[in-house]
Amino acid sequence: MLIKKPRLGELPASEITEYGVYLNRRQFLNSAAIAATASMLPLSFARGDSTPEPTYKELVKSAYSTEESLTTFESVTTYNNFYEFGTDKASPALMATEFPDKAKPWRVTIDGECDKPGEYDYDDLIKPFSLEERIYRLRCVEGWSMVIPWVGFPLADLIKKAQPNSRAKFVEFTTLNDPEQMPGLNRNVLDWPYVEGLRIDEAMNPLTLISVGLYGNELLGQNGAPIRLVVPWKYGFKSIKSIVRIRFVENMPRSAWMKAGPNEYGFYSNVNPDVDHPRWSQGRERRIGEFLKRKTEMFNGYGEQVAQMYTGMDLRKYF
Ligand SMILES: Nc1nc2c(c(=O)[nH]1)N[C@H]1C(S)=C(S)[C@@H](COP(=O)(O)O)O[C@H]1N2
Ligand SMILES: [Mo]
Repeated sequence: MLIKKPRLGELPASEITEYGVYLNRRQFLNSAAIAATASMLPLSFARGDSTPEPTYKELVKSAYSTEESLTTFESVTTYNNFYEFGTDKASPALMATEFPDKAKPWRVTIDGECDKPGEYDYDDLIKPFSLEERIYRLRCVEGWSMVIPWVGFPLADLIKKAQPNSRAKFVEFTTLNDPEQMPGLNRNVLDWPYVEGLRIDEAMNPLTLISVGLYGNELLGQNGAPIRLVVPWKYGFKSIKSIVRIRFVENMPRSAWMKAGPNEYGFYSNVNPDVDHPRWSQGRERRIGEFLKRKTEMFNGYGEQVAQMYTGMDLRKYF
């Protein structure tokens, strides 16, 4: 993500440079972190490699998956946007190693315009749902993309349980707001907490996933542990991490990014190569791990499943 004020020093016109800068910075931070806290680092980081053995057993392979080759576990877990842990790509992996605090139970509130509101411990919340593996493309508004094997279940299943009423036109999602666990909250780069929203039909679309893992394992802190959203036809910032509240509302929620830059980040934020960001093109993307850029596809390639939700809408106006 990029916002105008304050400058964050990330220029999309030089994404390759940016990735190079990231690698250097990560190397620097990593050696600093290893020197400081070697014993606390997960083994995979200390070794600097490779995909862990899956701990989730019997995952159903979802037919909604893309066949494209996966972004490496290493990249998925070290090149992140999670401003609660810092605004550069390397920080979340290094700052969220102890997140979330296992001593504090993770509670999720489901409320607003629904007949079955509730407050759940994370384990109770996910218990009723069978987990599947879904391989989705994630396209960041900054111009890079990844292919990630998520573990999760359709948000629609959870919504059906909550039984939204006829006033529920939108769903609002909120991230944890705990400065003790999230050092980035002490800087006012965004109007915290991080908030996102979907129209109720978007939330019910079978592609919209509640994720509790990736690469066959529980989510790591940097990827939004323990529970996050994944909306593959929208820019990455809609896929809100570390959710503590899901609220059914009548009016369109104002997301943290809409507040930060209303001319740059709209509510819908569907991946659209024809509608540029005011400060850069959205026509191409660089898949992390590849050198040459590729063409960005309308709705990130998921048009068949989602385009009908937007018929008759001017997607320049509703960006
Ligand atoms: N709470 C919260 N959720 C967030 C973000 C964030 O800064 N805070 N960044 C978003 C952005 S811009 C992207 S591209 C994706 C990145 O997800 P990943 O790091 O798991 O690939 O998370 C999204 N969810
Ligand atoms: Mo993003």
